[in-house]
Amino acid sequence: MGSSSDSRIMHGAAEILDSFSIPHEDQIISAHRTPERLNEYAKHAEKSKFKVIIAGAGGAAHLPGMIASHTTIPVIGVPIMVYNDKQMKKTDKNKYSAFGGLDSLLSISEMPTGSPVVAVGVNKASNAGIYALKILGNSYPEIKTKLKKHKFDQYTSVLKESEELKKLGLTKFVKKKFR
Ligand code: C2R
Repeated sequence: MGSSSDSRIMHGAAEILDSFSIPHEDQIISAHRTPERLNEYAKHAEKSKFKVIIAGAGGAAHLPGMIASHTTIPVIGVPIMVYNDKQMKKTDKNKYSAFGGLDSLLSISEMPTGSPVVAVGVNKASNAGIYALKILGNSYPEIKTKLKKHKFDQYTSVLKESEELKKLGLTKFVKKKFR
């Protein structure tokens, strides 16, 4: 991630990887603030035979593209809504960057032809984790099996909620869910 301020969002990727017992190395690297370190880290990633890199950054998010430019490892970018974690008071609730994450999303996705980086939705670090697992699943059948179970669990949890909604009716359901 580009800054420690991204850690609360990027934690979502770590959580899903942990739940699949996938080892991951978590680092703060900035193309803007630590350009030499970015270069070194890309070499370290190649040497360590990383299978996927998840790179989260906000604002002028050059980190995912720049790390991709130094390696052949697939890079999944997580656009981060800057200042998302800098809400000191309740009244700061809407203190987001001027562009609400669109700045970061476009910086990540609009890479030049020949240098692709994929992007998940703004702040969707857990989706980056799941996508990384899908890439790994092509080489590791046990991960594919776990992903199938993960999908099935999602399916059953939607069915369960739908049944409850049917039983309670919408008004009671909403009161219970959002109380
Ligand atoms: P601070 O909270 O440290 O001021 O950072 C970070 O990812 C963070 O979301 C604000 C935002 O700046 C982003 N940042 C980048 C890069 N380095 C830091 N986009 C980069 O190299 O792309």
